[in-house]
Amino acid sequence: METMIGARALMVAMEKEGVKEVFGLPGGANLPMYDEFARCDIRHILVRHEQSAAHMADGFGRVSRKPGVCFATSGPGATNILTGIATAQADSSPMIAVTGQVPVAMIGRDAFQESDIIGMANPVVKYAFQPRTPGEIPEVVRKGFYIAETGRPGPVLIDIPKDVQQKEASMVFPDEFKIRGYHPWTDPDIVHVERAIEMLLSAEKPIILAGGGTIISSAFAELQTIAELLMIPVVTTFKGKGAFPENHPLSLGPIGMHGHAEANKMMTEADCVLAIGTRFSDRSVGTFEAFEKRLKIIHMDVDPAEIGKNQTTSVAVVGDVRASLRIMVKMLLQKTAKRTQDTVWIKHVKETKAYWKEHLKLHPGEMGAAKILRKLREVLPHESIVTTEVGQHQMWASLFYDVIQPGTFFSSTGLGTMGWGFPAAIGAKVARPDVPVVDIAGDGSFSMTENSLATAVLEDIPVIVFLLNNFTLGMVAQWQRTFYDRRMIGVDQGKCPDYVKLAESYGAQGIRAQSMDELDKAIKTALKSDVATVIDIPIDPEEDVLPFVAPGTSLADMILPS
Ligand SMILES: Cc1ncc(C[n+]2csc(CCOP(=O)(O)OP(=O)(O)O)c2C)c(N)n1
Repeated sequence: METMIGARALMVAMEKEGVKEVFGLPGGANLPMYDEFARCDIRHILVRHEQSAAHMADGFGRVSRKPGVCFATSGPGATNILTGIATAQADSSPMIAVTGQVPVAMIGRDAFQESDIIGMANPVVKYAFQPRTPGEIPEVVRKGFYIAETGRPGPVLIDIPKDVQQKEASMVFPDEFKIRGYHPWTDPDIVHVERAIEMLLSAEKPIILAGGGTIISSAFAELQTIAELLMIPVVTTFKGKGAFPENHPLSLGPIGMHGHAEANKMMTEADCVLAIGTRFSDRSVGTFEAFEKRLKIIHMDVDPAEIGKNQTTSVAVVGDVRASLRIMVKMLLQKTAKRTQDTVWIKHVKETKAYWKEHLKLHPGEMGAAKILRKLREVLPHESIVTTEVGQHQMWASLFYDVIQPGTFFSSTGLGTMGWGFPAAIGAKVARPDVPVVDIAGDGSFSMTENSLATAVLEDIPVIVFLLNNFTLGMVAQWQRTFYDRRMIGVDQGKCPDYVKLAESYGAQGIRAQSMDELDKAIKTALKSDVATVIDIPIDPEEDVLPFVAPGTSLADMILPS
């Protein structure tokens, strides 16, 4: 047993969890913790806004599958990270947010920079702790990390009053602990897996729908084996994009509001779906009723609360989806249940895919979105990690940037947070400094967290911002063109700022690319650079993202380019 102050115990406990980097910004209520950075081996990465600290931790967590850690002071510091916490929660990303709080005796008395962050965060965290004595800190940290990364991952808040950080106590750092009522792992029920196999084998038009859970549990190899053994085409949700190589003959890409035409078409024709690690979001399946009416649904998920929440299922397999798929692979190999030849269904799927590859109308200009994103794909190494912001560029990435190496594409798909992609890319690069990391951005989204350029430059984190600059809040403009009779209100961003100069003013590299040749060179220059680079790519503000499934309609009602 060792005596130390609460703030020191926090650092020791985090070191025991393997934390090497945290993202944050100091203030009065977390200064005792900040002082401890001088005495430990944890690197503190300074942000310019706490929202970005949370997104960086989120990006780090999605890539490393270990909780990313962000720090903020009390009051406004704490409320600033809430958007980042809610974003992580919506996408099941493991995160630890550590906030300072006013001293225990001041809580509830409107003290300076006091906010009830526990009350505010409760609906958007997996769990929240507020240790009231320093001796609680080691166990709180141990439990916090365990909760954040086990089962369905998510953000955990640890809010520490200032006096609790400052006071001394004898500390016990536990290896073992119990959390009443929290049972994150369920062994998949073999009988249910068997039933799922029977259903898939007897279906005439089966399809696999891989969701984000497939990526979270790294079930890539198992998914591919099952698809190939049974010759089943694979669609993904948007969050599941990259669960399956998108250059595989059985891949149809993402379904949904901005899904691939061929994926949506095949989904509407299928008779049985093996849905893996998905919550059946409205963006993926359109109207819930239309979806479940036609289909037998086999649902695999680690979170029992997801079963039957949005869709009625025929068979449910609860447990880590990789474990469930492993059992399925084993059973299939034992049964030697294998399809070697293209079925009528597979032939139809391949023809439909070929048709859409040929007939989907694309922007005729040289700098159309499809061409730009295909150029990025062509030049970027397959292991590169891509994040996106939110808007048209995000959906063009969904449509035209093929993910070849599973688990290398991340986006704010649940909350849809503009400003997420750039800081998340910084967090991703901290987790994987060995691979190129690119944020596919729109000008509106990038404007929200562009000050993270300071972090990228000062902390030597060379990420690439691939900015599709239409000088407008493009996705909103598209909705105004489509649903509001072209009344364009509050979307024109003007020509400012000049993003090349902006990047340069931060000490980053700025390159403008106005032709395919310039773009090719710009990407190659950025890949070689050891400073962050913004590639500003001016594009047509009137280009729409199509196909499109309007909200409240079904996948069958997809709007196609005319
Ligand atoms: C924080 C936040 N505010 C507002 C929105 C609503 N919204 C969705 S897309 C969009 C426009 C995005 O513009 P931009 O980043 O320039 O991308 P583009 O659509 O032009 O590619 C807006 C305002 C949002 N998703 N997030």
